[in-house]
Amino acid sequence: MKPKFYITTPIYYVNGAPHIGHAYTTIACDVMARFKRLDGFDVFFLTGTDEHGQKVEQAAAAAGMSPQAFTDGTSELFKAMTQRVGISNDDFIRTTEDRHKRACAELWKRLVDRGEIYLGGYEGWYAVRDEAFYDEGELATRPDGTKVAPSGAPVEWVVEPSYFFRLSAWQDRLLAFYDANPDFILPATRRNEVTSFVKSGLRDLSVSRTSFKWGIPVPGDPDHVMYVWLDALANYITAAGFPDEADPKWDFWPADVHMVGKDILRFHAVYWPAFLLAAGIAAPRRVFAHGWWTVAGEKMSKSLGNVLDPQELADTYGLDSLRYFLLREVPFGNDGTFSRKALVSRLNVELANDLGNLAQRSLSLIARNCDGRLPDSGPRTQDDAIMVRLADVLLDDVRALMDRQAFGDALEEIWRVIRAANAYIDRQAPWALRKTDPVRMAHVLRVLADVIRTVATLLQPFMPEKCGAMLDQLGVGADARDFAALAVPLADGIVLPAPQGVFPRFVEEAE
Ligand code: ME8
Repeated sequence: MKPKFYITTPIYYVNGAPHIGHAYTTIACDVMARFKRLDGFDVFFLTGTDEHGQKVEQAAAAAGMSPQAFTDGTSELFKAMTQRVGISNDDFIRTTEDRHKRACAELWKRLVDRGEIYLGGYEGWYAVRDEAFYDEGELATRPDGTKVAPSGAPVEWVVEPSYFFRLSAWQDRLLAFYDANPDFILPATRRNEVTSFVKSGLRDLSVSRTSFKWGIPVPGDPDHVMYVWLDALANYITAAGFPDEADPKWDFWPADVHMVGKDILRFHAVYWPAFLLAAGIAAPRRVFAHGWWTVAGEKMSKSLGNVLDPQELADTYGLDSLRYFLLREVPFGNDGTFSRKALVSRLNVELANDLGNLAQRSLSLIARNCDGRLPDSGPRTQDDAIMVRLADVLLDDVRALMDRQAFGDALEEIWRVIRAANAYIDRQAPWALRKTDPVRMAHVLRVLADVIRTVATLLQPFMPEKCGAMLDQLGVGADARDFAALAVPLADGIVLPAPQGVFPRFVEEAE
């Protein structure tokens, strides 16, 4: 049986249309999911939308719609974005679905049965934009006297009856859990942030609201709706079949990676494992918090008019180029500034020149000088052996980096081999060997074909369409593109289709 791998994106709020920030997380998860599938895993990849809570209720009211009609519409926009950026998700969850309401009610009951939830009253600050409670000490005061959350979100003073989760009782057990699972929070800097937050002391968490209705009712007390974060986090177990532990999907739990932005790390790395452990359910294996994209150093916002639309970017630069750029430009985990100039430069230098030209040069030499057939591998010179070896060890290197979600480093490893292959072709100059030693020329071209095959195979998760086209041109069958297939040499003499450039240069249109 294949080993299992479960990966999730955050479920996105449906208060507005998706932008490049949402596409970023989803693409990163897609790359990871595709990588694992090609590496022999049985993958379950989940994304979806977070549809309850005050923020969505307010957005619906502002649009003059019922929350349900509003979320039905906006959720579709997220589904469409998911398709547009080539996502291979296995499920798309909406928190307004019945399966989710059932799972939340069951989770709640388990927490109550175990004495982890009690009724009290909340009096304190709340930021609707973040759907989060804040302590006085966390707030900043603006010059006009109003208070804001660390995220800049406005806060309001809330007084209402509320159920509480005994988070304070979990402080030591959470710290022990982080200790026992050193890779639970990645990158490591984020882990330190979370542990200091927990060490600074945890208060019981308000987990229900009575001042609005748009949420999942608390079992046995329908005046309350569940706090939207408890509802939202539970999506990850709903989709795995909870509470039906006989469901085969439940074998995917605990999730291997919850991929999130750094803005929502606290919810995933503190509240979520506490809820689960308190309910007697296994905690996820990892939460990876990536960084934040800004545009020219500014936060994306409707009012600044700088919101980047993934659809437009994919239409302009090509979907695979966009996917590549997002994971290449910034080490995964760091913040980045989005720039079209940087995207075009990577497209032209790394994709068109380094990789595209290497493939096009090698394949057109084969087409013209080897009857369009894949040459045999011949006796290897030392230079050949070094080149072949670099490609042969690449999978292991890349796998180790991907297992830590180090996408940029994995791409850099692959590019080291691509650059080495470009240096190799220049040194060996097969175009000159054509006249002096055609047998040797054929052997050199075979080394290159094998290297390109390895590189294209490993790059499939990042650029599925372009790498598929490259593998077509190398005569690699659709059923021989997983990583295990790399161990089987391509058959000598197979007829290759006529080569075609896969990565055209991007030429800026004159203004
Ligand atoms: O927080 N740069 O939903 P959300 C990078 N519903 N990533 C960005 C980004 C940016 N500028 N903007 C958004 C929620 N993201 C909750 C989640 S999960 C149980 C509930 C990405 O619609 C990033 O992944 O506000 C961030 O964490 C997420 O979108 C926030 O999406």
